[in-house]
Amino acid sequence: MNSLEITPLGFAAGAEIRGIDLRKPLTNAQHEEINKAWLEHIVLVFPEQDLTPEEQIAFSRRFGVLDNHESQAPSTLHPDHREILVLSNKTVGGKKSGTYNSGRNWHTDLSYTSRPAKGAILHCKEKPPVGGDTMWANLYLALETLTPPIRALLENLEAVHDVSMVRGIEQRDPTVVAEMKRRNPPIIHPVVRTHPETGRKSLLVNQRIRRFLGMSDDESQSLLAMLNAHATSPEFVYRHRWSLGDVVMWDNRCSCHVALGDFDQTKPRVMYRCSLEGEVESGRIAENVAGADRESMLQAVAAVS
Ligand SMILES: O=C(O)CCC(=O)C(=O)O
Ligand SMILES: [Fe+2]
Repeated sequence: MNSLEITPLGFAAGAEIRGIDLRKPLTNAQHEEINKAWLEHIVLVFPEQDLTPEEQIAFSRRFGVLDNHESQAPSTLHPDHREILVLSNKTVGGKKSGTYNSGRNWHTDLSYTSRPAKGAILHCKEKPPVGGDTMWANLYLALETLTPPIRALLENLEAVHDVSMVRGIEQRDPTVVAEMKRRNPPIIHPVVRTHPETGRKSLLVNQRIRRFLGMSDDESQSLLAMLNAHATSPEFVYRHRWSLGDVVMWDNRCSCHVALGDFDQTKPRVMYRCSLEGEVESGRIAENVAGADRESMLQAVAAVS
C-alpha cells in the first residue's frame, strides 16, 4: 500500500498531503497516518480534491463527532446536510449571507462556549482571484516561547471569552445576533490548556477575550495586547493561500486562526465546513464579569502610592 506524501508547508504549522483521494473511505492505516500528521502539523492541506457533501461528511466524521450546527442560523447551513455550514459572501434572497464576514479576528472556534471545537474541515468551492487567505497560529509555540516569569503569571490565570467580541458581529442580522448573545453568555477558560491527545500545553488567547479574571481593565487590556501580539507573530503563523478544491483541516485545540477580508467582496468566496465537536467541557459561565473588586483596587492604589 502506498503511504501518503506529507510535505511541511511552514515551520510553525501546515503540511500538504498528496497521494490520497478523499472521496474514498479512509483505511485505518491512512486514518492513523493523517491523525499523526494532524497532531504534528496542526493544519493539513489536501489539494485538488472534489468532494460531494456526503464525501466531505464521511471523511470529517473519521476525526470526531460532527457538530449539527444547532448554534448557527439555519440559513447558513447546507439545505440538505446540516453537518455542513456554508461560509459564503453571496447574497441569499436579497440579503447578505449570515457568514459573509465570519472569522475576521483571531479566534479559536467556539471559545465563547464551554466546549471549544476540536477542529474543522473546510473545502474550498469558490474563491476570489486574489486574497481571502486564512492564517493559523501555533499556540503551543506561543506558550513555550514566553519567559518563565510570564508563564508563572499565566499558569493559574483565567480569561473571559465573549461572543460579542466577534469582529463585525454588529453588522449581522440583529435578531440572529441577539439570539447568539442570549445563548452564549460570557465563558471563563484557563489561559493555559492541555491538549487531550498530545498532552502538550498551549496558550488559549485570542481577540475574543474580554478580560482576565481578577484584573483591572487596564491590566487586562495591556496583558491581552502583549499576549495576542506574541501569539500571532509571524514566526508562529501559517498563511494559507486557497486553491479551488483544497480541503484544509485544523486542530482547534492548540491554535487560533483568522479569515482575512483582503479581497474584492463582489467576487464569490464559498467554503463548505464540517465542524468537530469539542471533547471536553473546559469552561464555565462567568457570573460576574466586572473588573477587579473595590477592595483589590484600593489595595492596588495603596501599593503604588
Ligand atoms: O473562511 C475561512 O477561511 C475560515 C473562517 C473561520 O473562521 C472558520 O471556518 O472557523
Ligand atoms: Fe473560525
